Amino acid sequence: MKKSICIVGLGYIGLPTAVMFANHGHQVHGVDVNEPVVKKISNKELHIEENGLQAYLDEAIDSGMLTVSTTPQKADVFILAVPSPIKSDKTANLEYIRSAAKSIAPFVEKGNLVILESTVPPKTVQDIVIPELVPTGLEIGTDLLVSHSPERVIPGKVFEELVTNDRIIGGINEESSRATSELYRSFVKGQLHETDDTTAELVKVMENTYRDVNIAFANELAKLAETIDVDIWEAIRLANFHPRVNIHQPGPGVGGHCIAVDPWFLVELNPELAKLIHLSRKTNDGMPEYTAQLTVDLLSALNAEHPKVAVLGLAFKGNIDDMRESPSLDVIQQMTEKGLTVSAYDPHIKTNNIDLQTQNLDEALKDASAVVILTSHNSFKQLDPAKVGDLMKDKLLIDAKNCIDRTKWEQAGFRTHVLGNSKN
Ligand code: SAJ
Repeated sequence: MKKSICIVGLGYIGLPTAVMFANHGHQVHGVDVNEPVVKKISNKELHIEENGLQAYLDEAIDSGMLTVSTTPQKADVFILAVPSPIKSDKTANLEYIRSAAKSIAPFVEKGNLVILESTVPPKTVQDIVIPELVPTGLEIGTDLLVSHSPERVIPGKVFEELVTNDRIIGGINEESSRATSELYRSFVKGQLHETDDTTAELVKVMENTYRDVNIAFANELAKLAETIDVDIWEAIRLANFHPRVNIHQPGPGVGGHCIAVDPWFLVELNPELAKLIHLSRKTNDGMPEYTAQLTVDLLSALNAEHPKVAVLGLAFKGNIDDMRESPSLDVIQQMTEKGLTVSAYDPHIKTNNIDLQTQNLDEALKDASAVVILTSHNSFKQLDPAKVGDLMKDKLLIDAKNCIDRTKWEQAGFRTHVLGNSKN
């Protein structure tokens, strides 16, 4: 059945979800507190980069099925897709969730369904969302259905994964789960797994924590491998031929608004019990310093004074424009503190967000003694090492993502070092 849907939060998850519902016959009203964002969307301009988003947005606005504004309005279904970041003390900041729930309360009516999509610490629906809905006077669970259905899509493949991924549906009761499943069925081809709200909250946080712990293991192995001159990338590739082994990839750190954040929700739940999770977070957070020190050590052989380093990649992973929690920022800070001069370039980050950033690749490379690849953008894989080398003072390449054709760069006269592979 076609519904009217009000989606609060038009970011990396809310906007793709809004256009999906709109293009599947639902009347969608998107809400964001950021006025320039609302203005852009209504003009069919993107404020985020995501494959296919422009075409979906054009369709949704042109058909009239998506409208946007800074305030909610009445609807059959309310979806909350606002950020749930951590504070500087690594505890959850649930103020966006609280204020989104508060903002819809005046518009909620009997028979409505409220769905929280944001990733949250277990118990957030019970402790934050429901209390904000109590003033509606509606009986929660009968007059007003509530559920948590966490988004699970990966940036860059959002539209594919919104359709094909299985989805966890955590209703506060069976009726809430059933209504939520029915709604997502309009475009989800994966299975819908119904459970309760708190289990759904834990499942989502567990998924990202699994990845964080696994990456920490890979990073630890990378450091160990460097001490015995083994190529960890090849070793992991070989280990993963075992049918029950799936070791992730090392790198300069873990970024993004999910994997670097969500494990803290479990640490906060009980620091005494979440020891492995905490150590993994610290291991991954230590990788920027490790990468910066590796650069310093390799440069020391060149005897250059305050050598310049060209850092390529500011996004938290390849082929996206998102810098949130990017380890590159930490690597750059560490490099600067260690006395290196840094110039940073990322073709996907079109505005200068940090002082040392340039929009000009040649400028970043000019007179550099080392080029350090921190993000596996396709455009970096296609760089011509001869041209790069011509601009540089010394030819040293450090590849923290193992994404460069090392032989090609060595043939162009570069000394190369891949993180986790000290072999030359
Ligand atoms: N990374 C590694 N090694 C790896 C994989 C990733 O160092 O083997 C790094 C990346 O470079 C990046 C960070 O981890 O800095 C996170 O990247 P990611 O691709 O693992 O994940 P996200 O943050 O883009 O998306 C994750 C996904 N979760 C899982 O795969 C379990 C996605 O499905 C979730 O929807 C998303 O978090 C979210 O919004 O929670």
